[in-house]
Amino acid sequence: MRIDILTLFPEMFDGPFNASILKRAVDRKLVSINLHNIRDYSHDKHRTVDDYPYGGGAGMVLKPEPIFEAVEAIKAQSHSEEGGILPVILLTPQGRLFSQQIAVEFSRYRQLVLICGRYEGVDERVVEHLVTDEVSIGDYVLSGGELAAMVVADVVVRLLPGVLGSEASPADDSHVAGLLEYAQYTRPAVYRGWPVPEVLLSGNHAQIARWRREQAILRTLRRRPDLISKASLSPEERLLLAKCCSS
Ligand code: 9D3
Repeated sequence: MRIDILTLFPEMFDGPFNASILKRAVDRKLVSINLHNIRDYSHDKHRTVDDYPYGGGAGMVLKPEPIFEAVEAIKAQSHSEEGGILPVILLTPQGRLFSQQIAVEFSRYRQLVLICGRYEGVDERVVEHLVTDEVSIGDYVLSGGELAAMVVADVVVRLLPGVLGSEASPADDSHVAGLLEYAQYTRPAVYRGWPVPEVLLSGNHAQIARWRREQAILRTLRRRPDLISKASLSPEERLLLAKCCSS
């Protein structure tokens, strides 16, 4: 996959993209991540990328020309003969809420273009005539779309074939689909007088699997009851929940 990112702050991406799983995926050529400074597509000597909002109001708005021209340059570079639609995703607080499901959808494309907003926003003509999808990563205020683009890139790249290697596969993620994970322990068996649950030391793998499943369900019920209705639970587990929670 090829990911092109338009930003006014390309240096923000140095850290996350040069460490861990993302770096290994880039090194192994499973993904290429191309950063484009929107300022490079301005025309004037002051390298202007923003301007005052028509109608007045606080702050500045990103001008349309540099963004259109940056995306057009990217389109010209890529194999346009493939003819498939190129997703152009604007990271914005107004977007649809990003999720694992949206990441799976994005992971099926050969190429993604991510546009990071800044200031008060982006000229609406970019949204209407260039952007194919608007995405937010949650209900809190970031200073710009960069961290959101990093989140989207990280989640999508993990899903690409070969990226996770021998570690837990994305298939494992869906195995426990919709449940929080059970509590994990490692040595020592007793730390500051706090013991590891006895069942985990028993060596009884069937019993351990049952305990973990129960822990995952109980934890989800307490912390994220909103997830339970969509979780993949067996009829037996649903029945158990119906009895103990009368829901
Ligand atoms: C004063 C302007 N804000 C009113 C609350 C609007 C605003 C515009 C741009 C607020 C934040 C930002 C910068 N944030 C993003 O570009 C952004 C974002 C976010 O803030 N939260 C969650 N997801 C995203 S994706 C892009």
